[in-house]
Amino acid sequence: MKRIFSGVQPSGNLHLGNYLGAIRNFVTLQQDNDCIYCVVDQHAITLWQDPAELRQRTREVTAGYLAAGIDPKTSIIFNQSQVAAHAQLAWVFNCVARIGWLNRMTQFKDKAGKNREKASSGLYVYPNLMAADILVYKGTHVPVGENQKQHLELTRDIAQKFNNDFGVEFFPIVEPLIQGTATRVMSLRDGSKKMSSSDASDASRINMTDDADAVAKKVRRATSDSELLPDPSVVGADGQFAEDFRQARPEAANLLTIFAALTNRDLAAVVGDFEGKGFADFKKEMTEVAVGTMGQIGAEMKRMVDDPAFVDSVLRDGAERARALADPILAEVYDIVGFLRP
Ligand code: AQP
Repeated sequence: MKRIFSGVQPSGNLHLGNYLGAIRNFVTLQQDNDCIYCVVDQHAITLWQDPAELRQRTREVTAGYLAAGIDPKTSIIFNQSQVAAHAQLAWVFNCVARIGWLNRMTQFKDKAGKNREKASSGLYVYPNLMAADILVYKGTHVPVGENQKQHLELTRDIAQKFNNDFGVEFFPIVEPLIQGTATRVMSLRDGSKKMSSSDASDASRINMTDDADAVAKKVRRATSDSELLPDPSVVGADGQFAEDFRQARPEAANLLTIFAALTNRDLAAVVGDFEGKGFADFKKEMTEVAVGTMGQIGAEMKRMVDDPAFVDSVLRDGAERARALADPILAEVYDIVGFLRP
């Protein structure tokens, strides 16, 4: 059985990119695997978070997991800071990972921006904590969106170096699971930018808590172009848009990809249905589909957020089960490293 680990930061609104790129896959993976899903609050504070909002958003992400269909009885759901072993293993990994490796991480460059000197040191070593999150459970497979691929490669490098340095076969070499049609959902305002919770424009994303009116308005106002929709020859053998089409018409590519993902259909078949039509017709159908899926999840999320005692009990129970798995693995790491535990 595979051991699946993944997480989402409680640092902003959960959006359609998080849902299609990650959370929806978490749900399907539950069927045949041993799954651990974390709300990574320690990652979130690598950028400033208001404490009251952090608590609220931690409950919101938990509610998002539950509303999307993660079953807290079969999967483990908890928030990272409740399981100390994550931070403890991260320290060991801070001493395994090389500065040169971290210097290559594009997410640090993007998030630190021009003001790199003022970025927190936590933001810099973020990938080491991410490696610890996964490996403290000896996770084998990690469902993520495409933007996290580089961090997972670093997790593999850390596991390999740890095993080599200490002459052990201790940590597994994790496999990323980048699944589905929409592994990189782009902004509704600018098809060349990733849909992101930190985008200043709320119109750039569909939040999982948006109501039907908000979803409809955002789809209607999504940036499009002046051409008619293409024929299926722009979809490659891999079932994704060819790169030159994506480059030439990023907004059309993004909206059609989202539609295919939301309806669980092949991209080529969806493109065939809309071939030669204008964006107005397409957006009408897209609104119905987006409201149908996201509206339902959003309503369920809101219901759960209004019951914090229930959400907290899920996190408490999950953390207890997570500690029972992580603590013995951390103890073995400490023995391997040579930390005395009298
Ligand atoms: N636009 C996206 N398309 C597909 N997958 C996405 N994910 C995020 N954005 C997209 C995936 O969602 C999971 C949780 O991401 P996260 O919030 O913990 O951190 P992130 O990867 O840095 O993405 P965000 O939410 O957009 O953060 P900000 O706002 O800071 O840029 C991950 O599996 C991620 O790949």
